Amino acid sequence: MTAHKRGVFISFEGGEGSGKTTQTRALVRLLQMLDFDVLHLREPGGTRIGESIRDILLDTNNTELSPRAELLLYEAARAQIVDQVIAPAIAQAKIVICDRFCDSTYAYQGFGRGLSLDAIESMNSFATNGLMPDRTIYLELPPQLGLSRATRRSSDRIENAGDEFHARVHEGFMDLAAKYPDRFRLVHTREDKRDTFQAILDEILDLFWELDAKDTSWLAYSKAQELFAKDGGARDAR
Ligand code: ATM
Repeated sequence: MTAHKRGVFISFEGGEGSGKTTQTRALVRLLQMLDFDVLHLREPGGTRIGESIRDILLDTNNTELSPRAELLLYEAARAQIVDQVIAPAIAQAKIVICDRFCDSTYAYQGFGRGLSLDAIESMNSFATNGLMPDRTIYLELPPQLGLSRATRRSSDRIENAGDEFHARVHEGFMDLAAKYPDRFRLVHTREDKRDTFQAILDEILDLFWELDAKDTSWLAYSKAQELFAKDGGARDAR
């Protein structure tokens, strides 16, 4: 693959059951098959320090964690992963795929917890040193596919925050879609995960054109079929 001057940074957002993990893994696999140098990261986490912070944030015993402390911990983990991993990777022309980034803070701590959106935006920009994803894919789960949140086993402190909290978080993501239509793209989770994958590819294709990749025919549905072949039926686990 031709050397690029700068890498590509794509973040994924989406709630429980949206298929975020399945889809990001498939994308990473596809990019690796094509010899791209790709890093798959998650937030909070992705560094030793960030993973320790993640443990604090998601620990169901930490019921007394204050919303401002929660916000600062997310931002601390973010500053660490940006300085230690993301910024150097982008400078080395790598492709970075990150499960969640600044938009989660805007939606969860801003809309969910009710903290100042202005404060969050300036803290996000401080933590990232201005490094934002080139594209963000928000996987939107239609209600008929989501089943009820109550039927799913909640496993961490944020997931346990309740339906009203998560409804506000969703509103936050919709606000971002309206505010940053160029970067922040909504993809509806389809019944067949290969269709969802194709819809994601359609939203990121231009980033690879800009990279000068000679052949983008790889962003084709037939490849998506192969990628999911191993995972069994197309209707499970979106
Ligand atoms: P994952 O489950 O996607 O790894 O994310 C961990 C939780 O952290 C997730 N919980 N839920 N649902 C969203 C939450 N989160 C925030 O509240 N703020 C943030 O800034 C980030 C990055 C994640």
